[in-house]
Amino acid sequence: MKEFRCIYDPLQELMEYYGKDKGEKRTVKTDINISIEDMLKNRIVDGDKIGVEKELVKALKKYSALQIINDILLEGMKVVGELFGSGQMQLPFVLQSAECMKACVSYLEPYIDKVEGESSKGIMVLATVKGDVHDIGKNLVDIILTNNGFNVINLGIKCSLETMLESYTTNNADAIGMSGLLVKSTAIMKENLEIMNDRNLTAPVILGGAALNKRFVEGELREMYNGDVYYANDAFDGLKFMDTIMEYKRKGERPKLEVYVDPRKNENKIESTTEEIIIKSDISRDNKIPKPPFWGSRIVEDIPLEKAFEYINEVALFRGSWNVYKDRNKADSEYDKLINEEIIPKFNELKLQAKREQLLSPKVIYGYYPCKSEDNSLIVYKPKNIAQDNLYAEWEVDINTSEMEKWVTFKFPRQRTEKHLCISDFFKSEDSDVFDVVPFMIVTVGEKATEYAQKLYDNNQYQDYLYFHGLSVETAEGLAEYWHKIVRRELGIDKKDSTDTKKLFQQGYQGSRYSFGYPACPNLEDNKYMFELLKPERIGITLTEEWQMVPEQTTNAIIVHHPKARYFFIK
Ligand code: B1M
Repeated sequence: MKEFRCIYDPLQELMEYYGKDKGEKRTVKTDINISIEDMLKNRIVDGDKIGVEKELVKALKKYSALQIINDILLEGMKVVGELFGSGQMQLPFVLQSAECMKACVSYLEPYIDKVEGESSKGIMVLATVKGDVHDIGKNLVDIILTNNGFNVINLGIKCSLETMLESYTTNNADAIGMSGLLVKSTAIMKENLEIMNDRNLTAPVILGGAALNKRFVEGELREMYNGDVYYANDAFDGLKFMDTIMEYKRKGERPKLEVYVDPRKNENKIESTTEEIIIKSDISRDNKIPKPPFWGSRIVEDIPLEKAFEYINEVALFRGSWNVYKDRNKADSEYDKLINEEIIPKFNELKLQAKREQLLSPKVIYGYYPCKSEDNSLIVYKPKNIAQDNLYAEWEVDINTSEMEKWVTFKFPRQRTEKHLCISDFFKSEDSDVFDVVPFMIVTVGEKATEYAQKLYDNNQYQDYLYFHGLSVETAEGLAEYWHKIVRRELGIDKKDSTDTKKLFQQGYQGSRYSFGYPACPNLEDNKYMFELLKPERIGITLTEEWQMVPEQTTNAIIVHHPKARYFFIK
């Protein structure tokens, strides 16, 4: 067993211990023959800020503070960028380097001579666009740009174009960066550029976020916008484009940007001259209807955090949220070593911390409702004339003998191709004598998670911020997976549940869990009907006017028990 020692920075120690030939970390700084310039550069690449002041004092005897930043430290960050770009350095270590850069710059700041002039390489006004609450992608861009010598005015989330333009003018900025993860955000970005066109504004704009792609930004938007617009796939792309923007600004020219043409543009294009015929799937509705343990809704607040942890999808956490990927040019064993010796210990350490400091508190609100389908709609019923207080509780009525009335109707889209599926196809239809059952659930790990992540970000603990934010969102997703299992058990449809938790992430069970906004039910606005059914305000969850849930670490789902229900896409 490995011996644990009490040290100042355990993660750093671990990385040095294991990282000798990983490419991410180097251990040359103890070599007495190394120059002060290389020593500092290595500090940045290694992300090793502890005790760096001594070297900065030494460097200040030879260089001005600004020279140290621009000619030595930023060179180190350039290496970091190259290592990241070539897949040799993972995002958590990039952030550790950025933390070191930040610490060095903070130390040097008082020594910067005002007459030396402007220390920034350029200014970006950065924001998540109107209607979108996603923070982390934008904040990563801020971290990378700031610690590569740019000045970033971070305007936060849900930002209007007016605020961005005002800040752009007031700060005499060089570019506007817009971020957004929602599909709707791509339309907002387009609208923003159209407004800028109408006002004859040609500020360079960088766009980034999961719902965007090169074809849309550097094809459609570049063709339409009178200024220059760039598509950034990740934070380092943002940095690269800022460098380009500044280079051309210095030259007093505009770059010659090509409009991207999608090579597959005309493929599969079927000319339609006749009216579209609506074809429906052939899903059989003669499946058995499971019996729910209760009708109406229930709140569960005493869920052990370990249960949610048990259902965390490690691939989604390590690769998706923490961005730790396998480098194609390296052996599998090297990646496995990184995962086993650094990432999993970090994961375990964080879980303990979250539990000890009560940073994550799982809560669920869920219910079973009588329903029937009608074409693309799913109609949810409630007991006629039920009092409000009784409605938002477990119902004390027998739904088969009581009079029922229509309550909430969901309208789902139908596939135009493939199997012509629609979520409503999995439920008994309107002409059935009996009601079908539809469970809904909303799960959260609470407000404190958001607050703690923000605290880490504000304290410039970039790596911890990435790690904790990732853990918190994937715990919310783990809780949803766990509660879906409970629902299957309560309905008595858990016979097909895989005993391997990992297989549950590939739907190793009967039925499906669909979240509004995801491909089978892309309409985020349906969240409002979910709120009407469950009233999750009772456990502190609210809905923004753009249909996003607060706290951020919250997710919801409609659960379908039909054996044929699998994930599908609406194109
Ligand atoms: Co959800 N989610 N989610 N989710 N989630 C998305 C965003 C979604 C795209 C998934 C999908 O459909 N494939 C989808 C939105 C689609 C839509 O608009 N209709 C979606 C949905 C629908 C939802 C819910 C509504 C589902 C539901 O419950 N009904 C729900 C909403 C939650 C709420 O309202 N509070 C929900 C919930 C959740 C979790 C809580 C489980 C979790 C956390 C959400 C969160 O981050 N706050 C989650 C997650 C993890 C995701 C995905 C899988 C990952 C998001 C993420 O954290 N990425 C996401 C799908 C995806 O992105 N592939 C998805 C990591 C982050 C660092 O990346 O922000 O993209 P990102 O930033 C990157 C780059 O994009 C780029 O650089 C960054 C770093 O390299 N970049 C820029 C970004 N901005 C840039 C600007 C630049 C340059 C580069 O220059 C200006």
